[in-house]
Order: sequence, then C-alpha cells, then structure tokens
Amino acid sequence: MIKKDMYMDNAEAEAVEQGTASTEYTEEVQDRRLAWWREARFGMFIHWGLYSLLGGVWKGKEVPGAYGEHIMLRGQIPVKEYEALAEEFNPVSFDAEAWVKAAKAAGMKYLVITAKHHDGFALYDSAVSDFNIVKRSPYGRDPMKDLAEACRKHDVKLCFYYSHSMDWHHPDSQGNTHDYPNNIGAWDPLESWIDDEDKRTRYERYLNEKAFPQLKELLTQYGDVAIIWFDCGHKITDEQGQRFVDFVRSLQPNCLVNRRVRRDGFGDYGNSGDNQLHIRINRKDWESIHTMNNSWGYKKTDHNWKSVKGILHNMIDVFSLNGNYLLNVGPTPEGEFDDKSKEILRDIGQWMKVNGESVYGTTGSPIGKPQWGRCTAKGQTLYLHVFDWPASGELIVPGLHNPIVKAYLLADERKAPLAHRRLNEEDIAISVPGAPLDANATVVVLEIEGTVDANPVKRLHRKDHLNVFGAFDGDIEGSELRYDTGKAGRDVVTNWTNAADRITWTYRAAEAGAYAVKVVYCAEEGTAGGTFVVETAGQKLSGQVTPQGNGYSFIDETLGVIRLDQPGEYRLTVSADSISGEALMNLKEVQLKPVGETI
Ligand code: H79
Repeated sequence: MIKKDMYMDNAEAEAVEQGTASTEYTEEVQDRRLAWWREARFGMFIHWGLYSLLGGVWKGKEVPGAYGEHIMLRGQIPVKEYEALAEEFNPVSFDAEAWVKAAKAAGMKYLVITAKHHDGFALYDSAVSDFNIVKRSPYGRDPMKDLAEACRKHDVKLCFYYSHSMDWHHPDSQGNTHDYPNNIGAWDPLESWIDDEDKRTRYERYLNEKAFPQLKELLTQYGDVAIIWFDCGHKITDEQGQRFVDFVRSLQPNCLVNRRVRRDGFGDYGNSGDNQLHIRINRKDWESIHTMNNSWGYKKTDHNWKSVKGILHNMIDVFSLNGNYLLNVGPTPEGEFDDKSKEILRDIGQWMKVNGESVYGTTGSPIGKPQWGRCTAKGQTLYLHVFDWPASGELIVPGLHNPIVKAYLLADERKAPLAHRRLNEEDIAISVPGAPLDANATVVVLEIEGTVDANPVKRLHRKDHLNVFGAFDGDIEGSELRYDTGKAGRDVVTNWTNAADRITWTYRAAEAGAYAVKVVYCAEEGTAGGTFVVETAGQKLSGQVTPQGNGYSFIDETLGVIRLDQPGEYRLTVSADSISGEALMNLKEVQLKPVGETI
C-alpha cells in the first residue's frame, strides 16, 4: 500500500507534520486543478530563443557544454554582442499551427515554450523589457500570440517556461558575472549572497522590475495559461519561491506551477532532473523532462539522437510511475523543427495513435516493475507494456490477485481474446503470439474483475527473462551510500565509503530453483576497490572489485550460484566487506539468471 508520505516531497511531509503547510488548496481543489494534467500525461517542451541562432557555435568555434541555450554564459558573450543577435533573428518559416499540429500528431496534449530563458530575451512582446522579439528583431511579430491561438484552435494546452531565478541580461540578476562582476555568480549557492545586502537587494530589484512584471504580462495577455514552468529554483529563497506561486495563483488560479519554482514540496507537482532516466519518486504527481539529443536549444553539432525505442521505453517507464513526460524540440532559427526531430515525433505519434489508450488518464503500476516491461492502469483495466517479448509464448503477469475478465492486444482492432490461466494465488499466464506486434512496445490489455488487488514485489522468472535488480530499485541502508544522478550511465549507487552501508531488494520466488548471480559495477582505477558480499536466502557469495578505467566503464562478474529451496519472499543484499580505496565501487545492478533454463 502506498502511504501518502511515500510520495510527498520531504519538505512537504515535514510541513504537514508541523502544521505549516498551506491550507489554501485542499486535496479536492488540487484534484480539480490537476485533472487535465493527469489526463494528459504527455507534452512537448520547446526551447527557442536567440541562442537557437548560434546553434552552439560562437565566432566559428563550438562553445563547450552540452546545452546550446547556455551559450551566452559558457561562451562569456558580452550583453552588447548578444543583444546584437536579435537583429538577425528572423524566423520567417515559423508557423505556430504547424508546431501545434506536430505536437498533437505525436500524441502530446500540452506545450511548454520558453517565453524567456536564462539569457533574458523575451520571445514575446514585452512592455517590461524591450529586449524582446517584437522590439528588437526584424521579425517583429509575437510568436506567443500565434501559438496561443493555434493551441486554442487545436485544443492543446499552452504553457510558458519562464526563467525566473536567472537572467543574464538584467544588471541585477544572477549568473552573468562577465558583464556584471558584482552580481551573484552562476555557480554561487544561496548561502553565498543571502546575507550580502547589496547582492540581495539588487537581486530583489530584478525580481520586482522584470521577473514578476513579465509573468504578469504572460498571465494576462495570452488567455488561459495551463502551466508556468519555472526552472532553477535552488537559486532563490523559500519566501521568494512562494511569492512566485502566490503571484501566479493571484492572476490565474487554475494555472499550475512546477516544483522547480523553488524545491521539493513547492508548486503543484514534482520534477525529476533534466534527462534523468532513473528516479526514486517522492511525490504522487510528477513530471520527467527529456531531450531527443543532448541539447535543449537547437545545436548544429549535436547529432547524438536517442532512438525511438529508447524514448518510448523511457516514456512508458515514467507513465508506469504515475509521471508525466515532456519531450523537447529545439527549433531552428528559421522557426522550423529539424528533420530528425520531426521523424522522431512522427514515429512516437504512430505508437501513440495505436496505444494512446494505455497512456491518457492512466495511473502508475499496481504490480511494480515487471521484468518484461511496465504496467499502467485505469479503473479495472491494466495495460501491460511488453518490452521484452517472452519467447515461450506465455507472458507472466506477476502479483495480480483479481480474476481476469478478458485479455487482448491493444493493437488488435478485433480485440480477439487471449487465453489465460492462473498459475498460483499471485500470478497469471497470458498466451501471446510468437512475436511482438510492435518491436518497441506491445501492449496487452487486461480487463479484471473487482478493484485492483495486487502485489508489487518483484517476481523472479525462471524462463524468458533475465532477472535484473537495478540500483534505483534497491533500498539503501547506511550513512554514506547514495543514488547517483540517474542520468544516462549514472544509474548506480555511489559514494560507498562506509563499509557498514548496504543495498537491499525484496523479491518473490514462485518456485524453487537455482540462479547464477552476476554483479555489474564500475570502479575507478586508483580510487576504488575492496571486497563485498551478495547475500540471499541465507547464502553468501563473495566478490572482489576490479577497478578499471575512469570510474564509469562497467564490468560484470559472475560470483556463483544460489539456490532457493522453496517459493516465498526473500531479500537480496549487497554489503561491503572491506573497502581498500576511497570507495568500494559504483553498483549498477545484480542479475539472477535461472540455471538450467534457456532464456
Ligand atoms: O532549460 C533547460 C536547461 O537550460 C535548464 N533546464 C532545462 C529544462 C537548466 N539550467 N540550468 N541547468 C539546467 C542546470 C545547469 C546549471 C549549471 Fe550553469 C551549469 C550551473 C552552472 C553551470 C546554468 C549554466 C547556470 C550557469 C551556467
């Protein structure tokens, strides 16, 4: 059973305990305000601004850093020179309706566009600052007006990204110390300026002169705004963050605010990190944001495109954790989506067209994270998203106690019933075709009897699938060990400096059997090393860390075989035995491969 404090942000949970949480919005009010957002699940992020013009290149040289939209800071471009870019910004090919239609065709229900990013350039007609597209560019039109209209016409929710905490153009804001040496620096923490009278009062001036007045423009001149999407809230105080929330509320009470307005517990819903693939959720409503390549803003040199399969699996993983998914496009300076982004959107749209029912209005998985894929739910219907098709022709649905009314493939228009049989009190086997209907993710629909009654504990498979225990699915016990960022290649537990720390998983075996145990980890040569123990069902296997490379080249090692004599629930633990370096290792996963079976 999920308890409320398991999904609430820590700060929020504390506030409730201390009786200091805002009572302005009851759960009922929040349910109403968030209703469209929970139904929508999937949206488009758009990063577009003066930086798009440069595409990551300044004066013939590629500027370091993955993010094209940070070029002003990373390239130390002076305000005067950056301002001059506006004179070249002329997106004559911009067609708001084409963007909105592309989003809609991809299955997206809301659109979040950068009205102003950290560079301070307003992509709309602002009376507050003439550093904006209408006043400074030859284009002279307000693209936000066109987008607002196109969104209304096509029933897509319009949302604005607004960089509230940083503005590299305003002389009193944060981040730009190459033009304004006395300002708060880009890397300076809150504590470094909060007691500095000059910095604090000037920063407040920026907030009052630019950030709040521009937000007022955005919330009064474009009709209904569905979300104000704030970023980098760690740079402001709780009080300032709450002021932004209250300000948005006062102008448009139904407009949602994301957590990044300040930090955990703030706003209407949570956010994970930029491009974070693995997460420990701490709030029921949350949103995951991702790029198709590495940069958010258009970057000519960034060809590191993700695969459609990778994006779909990531999306479905988020949906199965009751999250929303924003997928980013960085349009060209001419105002178009590049061909690769269009292709990816088309492919995702194709999947959504067939499988949208398994996404919209669904909630997270009641059966945990099955080994073959993910699950979403809506009332008495479960959607099984199969990533790893069972070669045996039987898909085992773990931990579902309800009787099945009907099972069928979502892509099958005839909804031809699939045979199913109960294996035991917990598990059901569904007969599926020999090959998946969609190589990326095939959805099996289960209509069940009664309200969902399920067991989310991971179930071991003896055929078809390798059993993988990922670091982010394990529970850390100890003082130093922690989850890494969860970004690509950082799906590990790290900082294993205390030999008393360990990580554990719970699993269920439906039958007796033997498993080969393999660990996957990385350990930097010269800094990491030691010995460890993997323990389950009273059996211990020892391992020795083999440091290799720079700390993120993964090694796998089979430690031996364990035997489970009877069905039941077990714990799997990895503990340090001795640490010989600064840290033991970064552990990515433990695999249990059934012995004597082909998978
Ligand atoms: O809009 C996208 C990014 O530009 C934005 N979030 C997504 C949605 C983002 N801004 N900052 N960060 C992400 C995190 C990086 C911060 C830092 Fe820095 C890099 C801190 C110091 C170097 C940003 C760039 C602040 C100063 C330079």
